Amino acid sequence: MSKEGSPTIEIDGAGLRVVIVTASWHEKITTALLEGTQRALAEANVTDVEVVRVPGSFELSVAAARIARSEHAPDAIVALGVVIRGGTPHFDFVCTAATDGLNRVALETGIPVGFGLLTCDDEQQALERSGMPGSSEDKGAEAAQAAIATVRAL
Ligand code: DLZ
Repeated sequence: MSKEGSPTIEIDGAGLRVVIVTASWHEKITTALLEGTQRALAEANVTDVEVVRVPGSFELSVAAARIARSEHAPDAIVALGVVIRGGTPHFDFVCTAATDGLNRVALETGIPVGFGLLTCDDEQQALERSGMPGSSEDKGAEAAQAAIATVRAL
């Protein structure tokens, strides 16, 4: 997807509570996404941030659902993961489950979920979007900014 057309948003997340739920597959890249998310939240003055780690991207939805329905539910959730296409249809199943599941959590609970799931053909594509030094995009930061901006818009 092209970055052209992406909005410039001024966000202030002071006083908000955010939970980041991150998958652990492709650790170097998910770590970079996490750092980008944390950086963006700090820049938006969000100080109440919790990180929840799950094994793979398939588990992101159930974790987000539990977090969104908990007593201490956050104002927003940011979901992070990296799925890289392999030689079987597994890629499609994991991407669809994570995407549909996270969308359902947002729709059913009304809690904005920032979508920081990279669905890539190869590792190089994921590295380029990871936010690590030298990469062209920072999808973790973008997901955090979108989640905060949505909370503020509602
Ligand atoms: C099994 C699997 C595979 C093959 N690839 C990925 C991947 O690229 N990214 C990711 O986040 N998770 C992957 N997984 C793990 C699944 O998401 C899930 O954790 C397992 O199927 C166990 O439920």
